[in-house]
Amino acid sequence: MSSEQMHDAVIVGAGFGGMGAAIQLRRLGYDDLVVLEREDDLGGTWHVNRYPGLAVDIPSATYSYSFEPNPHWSRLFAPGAELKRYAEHVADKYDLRRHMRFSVVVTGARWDEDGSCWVVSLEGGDEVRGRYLLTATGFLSQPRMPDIAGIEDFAGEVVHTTRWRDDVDLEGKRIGVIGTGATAVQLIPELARAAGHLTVFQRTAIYVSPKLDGPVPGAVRAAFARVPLTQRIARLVGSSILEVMMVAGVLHFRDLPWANRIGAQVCRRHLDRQVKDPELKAKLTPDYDFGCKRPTFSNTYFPTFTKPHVDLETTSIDHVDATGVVLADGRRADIDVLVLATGFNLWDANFPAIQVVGREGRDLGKWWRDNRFCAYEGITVPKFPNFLSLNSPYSYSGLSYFTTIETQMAHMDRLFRAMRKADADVFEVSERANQEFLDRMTELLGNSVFNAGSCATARSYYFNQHGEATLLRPTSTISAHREAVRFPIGDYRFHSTRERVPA
Ligand code: NA7
Repeated sequence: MSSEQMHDAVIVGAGFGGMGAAIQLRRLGYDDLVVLEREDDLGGTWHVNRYPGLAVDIPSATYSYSFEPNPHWSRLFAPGAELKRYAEHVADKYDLRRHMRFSVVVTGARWDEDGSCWVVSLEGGDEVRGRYLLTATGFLSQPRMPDIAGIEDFAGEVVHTTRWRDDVDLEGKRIGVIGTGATAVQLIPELARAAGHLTVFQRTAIYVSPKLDGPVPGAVRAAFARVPLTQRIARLVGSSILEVMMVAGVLHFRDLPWANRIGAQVCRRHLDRQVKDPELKAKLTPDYDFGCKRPTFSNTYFPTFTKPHVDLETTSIDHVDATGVVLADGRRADIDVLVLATGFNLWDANFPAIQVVGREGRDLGKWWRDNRFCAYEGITVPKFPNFLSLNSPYSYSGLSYFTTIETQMAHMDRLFRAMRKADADVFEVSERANQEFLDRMTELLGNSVFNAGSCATARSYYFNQHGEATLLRPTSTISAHREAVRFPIGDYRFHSTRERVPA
């Protein structure tokens, strides 16, 4: 790739977010797109994650593009490999592969004021230019390596869940797992099946609710394929349940505390039914309010801890040595394979995932950290013309990522059409609009479990380093979508690369 190339748009990331953005840009008539992806294939999370037990944690009919339903999901919660195949299907159907370049690591991007374009730097020194820059680098894409002393001294295998290796022999081995987030909840029952002994190191307990999962009968799949309306109804039901959980149970915590309590009780009863030992039950019971961190679904997680060869260790880890994990009280667990289910670093390594420098040298990561994390409508930032930051503070709306993707596609549609109507090709959101949006989100957060509930011990990735829950948009998805199709055009300034035009 030479530095001479100038594209309509450069998209960073070939996951579902990047593909949705590419589909939208194509609909708007931009065809010279380049999608840069650091991995060797498309699919984002669903390409990277391959650990045993991987499945979607949202009902599949809801976790897909509404305009591209998949009638072939084998289960209500489809396994990860099906999501990867769905991503490939979308890429083929919408002819996106020709835009994609794999194993290309983007190191940064800066706005070139004279050329009114983005200059995107690649590892190795090459540059790519685009009129528009879209970062679709994911929320959960920068793995967190735990800051535990001595991991590098461990003589056995160490595997992070995002770098799963099928060649690591688990059969009959002494396995240690650090972490009890949603990933661990899926993985632990699978590891217990293979392990000779399994020790789970838990720092914070997680809310787990029953999983209404099962195979989708052939007749239902056939109905979905023949009469797409039936699947749209299934999607609506799934989305509505998630929406009620989110809006009533989490966002309106102050007004509707009983809704939150129902969520917590469903999980507690599930634990009561599955675990009888009071000591074990106490260890598995969260000490923070429901919704402070992402709850998950499983029918096999709690029972795993009742098996004789599985230990749940809640004493904190002091360090790791060559043969195992040493706890703060001096006890040790000897292990052969150490699995790091330690999640992702959102607030240091992400937001943004690459260095982005806009007008007047404004560095996005530094600006967010020196001020407050915010993107207007979760997508644009003042002093960053022609830039759509798809994984931004306040962008995640609802519980299915596809809701966010499609809301952002709607925002793009309105924005680009308004810009072109103004005979312009450059857009920039105003500082005023950004500040007003931030003020509004801050006020709404006051009603949510994040501010009004008890979240101090949750250690939730929803919170940034300043203790603000700036990841999720504290509105309903319906309101987010309504704003995406109706936001005041005056919140943006437009100009043409030929001459300035009034907004
Ligand atoms: P999460 O939800 O961030 O979970 C990571 C887990 O790892 C969590 O239990 C952490 O405990 C634990 N962790 C991280 N660092 C340490 C150290 N140093 N010591 C002990 N324990 C540690 O990531 P997941 O991958 O499980 O899930 C991510 C999302 O994927 C999920 O929300 C779904 O949307 C899909 P902590 O809670 O910080 O005490």
